[in-house]
Amino acid sequence: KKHVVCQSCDINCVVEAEVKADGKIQTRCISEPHPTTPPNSICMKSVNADTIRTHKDRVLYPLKNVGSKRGEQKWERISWDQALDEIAEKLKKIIAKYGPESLAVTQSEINIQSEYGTLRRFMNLLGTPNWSAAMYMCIGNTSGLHRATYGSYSFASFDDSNCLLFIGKNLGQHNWISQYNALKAALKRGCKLIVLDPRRTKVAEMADIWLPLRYGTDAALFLGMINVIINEQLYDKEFVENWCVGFEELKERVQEYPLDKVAEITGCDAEEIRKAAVMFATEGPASIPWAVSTDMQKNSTSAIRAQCILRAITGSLKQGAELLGLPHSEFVSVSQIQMHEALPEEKKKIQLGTERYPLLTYTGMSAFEEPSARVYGEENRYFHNMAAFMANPTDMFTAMASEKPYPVKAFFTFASNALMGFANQENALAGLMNQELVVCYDQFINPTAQLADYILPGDHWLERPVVTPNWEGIPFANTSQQVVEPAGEAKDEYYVVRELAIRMGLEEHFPWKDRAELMNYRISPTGKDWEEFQKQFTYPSNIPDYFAPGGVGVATPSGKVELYSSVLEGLGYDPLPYYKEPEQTPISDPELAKEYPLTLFAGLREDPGFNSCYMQEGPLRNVEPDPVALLHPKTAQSLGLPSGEWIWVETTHGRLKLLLKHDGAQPEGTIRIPHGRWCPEQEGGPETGFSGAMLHNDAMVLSDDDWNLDPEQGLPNLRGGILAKAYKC
Ligand code: MGD
Ligand code: MGD
Ligand code: MGD
Ligand code: SF4
Ligand code: W
Repeated sequence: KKHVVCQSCDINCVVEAEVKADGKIQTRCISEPHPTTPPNSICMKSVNADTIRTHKDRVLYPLKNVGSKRGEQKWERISWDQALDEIAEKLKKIIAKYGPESLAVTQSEINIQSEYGTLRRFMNLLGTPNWSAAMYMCIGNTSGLHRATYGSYSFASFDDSNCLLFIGKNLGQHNWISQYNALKAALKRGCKLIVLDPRRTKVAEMADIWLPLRYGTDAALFLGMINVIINEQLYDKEFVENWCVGFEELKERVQEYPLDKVAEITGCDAEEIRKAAVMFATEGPASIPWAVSTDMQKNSTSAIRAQCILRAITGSLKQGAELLGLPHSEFVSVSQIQMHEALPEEKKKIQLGTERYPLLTYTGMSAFEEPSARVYGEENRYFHNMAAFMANPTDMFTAMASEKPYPVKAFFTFASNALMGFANQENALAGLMNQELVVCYDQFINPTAQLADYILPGDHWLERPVVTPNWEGIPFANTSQQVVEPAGEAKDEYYVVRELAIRMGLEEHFPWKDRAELMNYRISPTGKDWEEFQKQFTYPSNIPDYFAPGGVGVATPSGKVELYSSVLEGLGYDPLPYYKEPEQTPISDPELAKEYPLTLFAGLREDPGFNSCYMQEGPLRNVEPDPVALLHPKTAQSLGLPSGEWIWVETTHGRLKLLLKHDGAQPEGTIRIPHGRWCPEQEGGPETGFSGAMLHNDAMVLSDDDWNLDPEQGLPNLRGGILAKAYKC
């Protein structure tokens, strides 16, 4: 019986795993009390993890595409040495011709959690700044803005909160079960709950106050709440005076958001908004656990910054309901392993995205180098606060497709489905098609891998010992034991990184011969080796008392919480949050709304999947075999669309095909479409739209033109502010 961090999704419940007599692995809830996972926390994705691990479609050997055209599905099994030798040879030629920055990489640290910064180290030593991730629009960007406000990511402690504010977090038995259980436990002891969600979800039904706001208007709602909290003198005056800068400017700004105006923008009742603000400020300590909805909006920057401001001015940061994360105090930090100092300044300056959207790139984040060194030590000058120093995905795909501002000709993707995980999927496809070398490290031939030259087989979480998470900013780390050896010739991520590094002449910088040595290095400050270390479930990180009298302060340029952001101002952006109506809504473009009468909400999560994972035939896929769109029955009737029929959903950008379901919880006049749907049972390649990815995935209807990007971060809007129509196939 082993304790394992479930990595079937990103909340990482700790579960128990056991090999049964028939060789199958049974996963179940952890039977002993665990410090970070409440009892009874397991969902169907984890229960079925072994069906994915042992799936007949899993890639177990390195594969080479021997077809004459990219995307032709002619796979030949080769040895690891052949694959790595050929990849390194090709990469050397590409670098010699176009420069090291012609290599771009996407990685999902969520899905692997086992390289501790060595991939960035490899890239930094090669000389390319072009690392990106789908985390650009999922928590990676949030953590960048938390940093702008108070120096690092703030982690909501459910146990220490007396009031929780949820932003469309649709938790349930199969969506982040451990957090759902933590919520239920908090409510049981009397914690209040405020939910902002256009849909009447199960969590909304559990709330003390449910605010059914119009999609994408969260920033306005928060500005209204701040208005109440300031004007009714409900804020923590001492904390604001001692530890915040820009309060007067903020006070002036929120006068532009009186409740009647906010009610009009959001569609919520003014008195209910007021009640929520008062509850948040007076029933605390209050917290706002991270949620993805505000990461994917036209007003994302303002919505995230306004949350930070609410946490600060109500005293939550000081009271412990929100914990400011840091590099784990007991480990060698990821930042130290990454070696960003090895990447020359002139390469940092050309990271893709720097020109148009510098905020999350090296350029925007450089303002935090000195503050991070001051608070966390010189070795954490490049503090890896969740995801950090990211190339902008739109600009990355554009450079891949059009070779502007310079050519990107080699693309590596590590456990991320880059084709499907952003917006403007055709541009991603064009970028992939224009590469001289594409390498995918994955468990399956996903639609991105179908475009690769080489697929390298990755191990599964039941097959690797790790200490999670792979990033910094979370105040604890959990141990995950290895249950079985990797299947076939699957290897861990560090193996791939190191073997490539050796072939690129960088061996001296990778002294750890294998993952075990690397992990022992990471945990070496504890004085334990892995054998001993893994016996303990959790290693909490010591958190400094940032706000003690004469304390160290936070890692912002001023050392204080920047309600008015000097970094945003320095980049030429509005230093305070605001709300601006997106370009495509029935309010801003009533003419267009006549042709496209529906408001689109993309990125629907489904119980049996995790983004684009687990679509393979089997018990998980059987739960929801088809990609489904949701419409309110009345809206569907008015459009003449019966439930159970296939429909086209079309925007000004493109269209996709979905099975319609009527759903009374969906607000009238809106349509909800899923993310990540493809059909692995179909042949791969262009004829089938890469197994249906070009027919069913939300990124087919999402534009990444400027009008649909958040203007500060340059990330696409998925929530409100996109008009759509639906019609029969
Ligand atoms: P359950 O056994 O219902 O399975 O998967 P699950 O719903 O995950 O619950 C798992 C654990 O969660 C149990 O320990 C239970 O005590 C706890 N639990 C359940 N509900 C709650 C709750 O509301 N609150 C709390 N606190 N704990 C709860 C079902 C899943 O099983 C599904 S949907 C399918 S399709 C799969 N079917 C399937 C199969 O056909 N064969 C095999 N071998 N495995 C299967 N697993 C999957
Ligand atoms: P996934 O679809 O989870 O996406 O973005 P990604 O992390 O890029 O793809 C993960 C891939 O990793 C799969 O192919 C899977 O087979 C593989 N994989 C899983 N586990 C392992 C492993 O252990 N080892 C290896 N080697 N491979 C593994 C997710 C991201 O996408 C997120 S979190 C969000 S919130 C965003 N959502 C979103 C959206 O809703 N719409 C659009 N259009 N884009 C989105 N992008 C973001
Ligand atoms: P969604 O399901 O996208 O995200 O998890 P959730 O936060 O639950 O949306 C949840 C709710 O947000 C919906 O009820 C919707 O009505 C509401 N909403 C939509 N737009 C807005 C808006 O503009 N404002 C507000 N306030 N609410 C809005 C996301 C999380 O889930 C993520 S990021 C990942 S990567 C994981 N993915 C995942 C999965 O794929 N499958 C399962 N089963 N669980 C998952 N958990 C994780
Ligand atoms: Fe695993 Fe399910 Fe927990 Fe996600 S919610 S970590 S898939 S058990
Ligand atoms: W996510």
